[in-house]
Amino acid sequence: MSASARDLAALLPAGFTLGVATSAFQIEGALTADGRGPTGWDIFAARPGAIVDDHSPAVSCDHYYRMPEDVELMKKLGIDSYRFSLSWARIQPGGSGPVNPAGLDFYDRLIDLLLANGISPMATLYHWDTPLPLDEAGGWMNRDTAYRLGEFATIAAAAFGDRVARWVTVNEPATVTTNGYALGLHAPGESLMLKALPTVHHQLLGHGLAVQALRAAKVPGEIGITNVYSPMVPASANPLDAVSAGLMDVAQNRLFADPVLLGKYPDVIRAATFFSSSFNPSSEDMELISQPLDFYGLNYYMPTRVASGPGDGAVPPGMAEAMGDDLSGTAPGAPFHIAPFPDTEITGYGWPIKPEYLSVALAEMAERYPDLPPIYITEGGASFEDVAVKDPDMGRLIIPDERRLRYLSDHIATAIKATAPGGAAESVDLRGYFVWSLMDNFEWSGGYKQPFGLLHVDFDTQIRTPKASYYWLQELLSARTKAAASAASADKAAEP
Ligand code: PNW
Repeated sequence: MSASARDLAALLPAGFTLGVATSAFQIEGALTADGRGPTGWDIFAARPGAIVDDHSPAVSCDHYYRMPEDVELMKKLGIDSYRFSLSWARIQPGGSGPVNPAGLDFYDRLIDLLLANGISPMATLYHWDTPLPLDEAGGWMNRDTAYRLGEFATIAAAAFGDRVARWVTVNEPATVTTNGYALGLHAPGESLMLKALPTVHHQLLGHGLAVQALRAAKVPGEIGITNVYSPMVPASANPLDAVSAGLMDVAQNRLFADPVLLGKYPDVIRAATFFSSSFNPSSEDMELISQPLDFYGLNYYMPTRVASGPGDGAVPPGMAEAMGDDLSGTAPGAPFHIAPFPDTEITGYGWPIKPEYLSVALAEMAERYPDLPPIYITEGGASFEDVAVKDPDMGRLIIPDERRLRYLSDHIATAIKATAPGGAAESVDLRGYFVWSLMDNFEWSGGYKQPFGLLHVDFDTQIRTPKASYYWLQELLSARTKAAASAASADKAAEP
């Protein structure tokens, strides 16, 4: 057993959930099978140039047909919980109106198989794959989409509410607003810049209506939302850098977390008359958005280093461009830009690897939100190009993804230490960590070029091959089980 897995197993608090995460559009394929309706992402991904090398999501991991095999791989891994998303267009092909029994059947089978294998289901209602008719009616620019999501939550609650342990209403509304509506990098491919702001309130309202629907259906499972959180780090002591980082913090973090956890939009946004029409909503809306949650989902991948001015174009590829292209890089006159961290290892996306900022993220959450519910880190992981090598002893193929393994190990350890007594975020009730992702998959505009999986997927043969990170997590989980068993038998021996 590796020292890393054994040491980390000893750190895990009792009851801490370890899981893996995926989303429907990224793994299922089968885009026209059994009555699934089209989504905005089906159309966007077919636009020439929208996806790296024009990769197609049509088959992806073929999970729709290989689901039992994938659950078997999760069982062998030994995880506690699986976070997946429901394809709205598979279940309700038009985004409103009739339900498709074949769509319900797929998730029925998935959930039953998970439970039969002792894996607790966490279901995300909305992970970006909006049914096409809703996108054609304006998508999240249209308030009606929020009501449609509430209705979909009612359908999902009736079908799966008896078995789903945890519900995530909306995944990363910040990414949908920024990449989907402001910068045109994700579906529906709109480049509205600041005019995209209504999508913030409408997605959060959709969250609120979904919570209301799940509560009305009296589902026994816990209910939460997932927001991405990236600590904003001023590049220098220059006050303009701090102002720039503060603006990014509002745009990417507070705009989406404050309404849910404080019941109001950030003051700086409400005060600006330019934004006032989007951000002075009714108190009814704000009450829906800030209903009490059973948990709060946090996706953490990296911090963001922010500098004032247009920059010199020397920004890392990927996220920096995605989040700040018009505000960064070569854009002349841009007010600020995303700057690389010096001497810092980066992932395949160019994302800086900074586990210590996960502790900062948790501490900032605790400081900002006094009534913070229990937290699950609903995603964390790293894309790296993997290379298979022949194991000299066994002759089989191995994938030595030591960098991914280290990313996961360092981040999980950091999160646990930060929330332990004496840690920087000790008041945070951290309940678990979900690895993004179970397997390599369709990484949105990154196509198949940004593999995040514990399982390597050969997209020609659909063969799944466990990477070193998969075996490491398996070791961690079995070391934890053994430690618990020997603690239990020691207790027994100590009985009089
Ligand atoms: C998430 N950021 O997107 C999504 O929830 C997943 O579907 C996706 O595959 C995964 O992370 C990896 O990209 C992110 O700005 C978008 O820090 C933006 C950020 C992080 C994650």
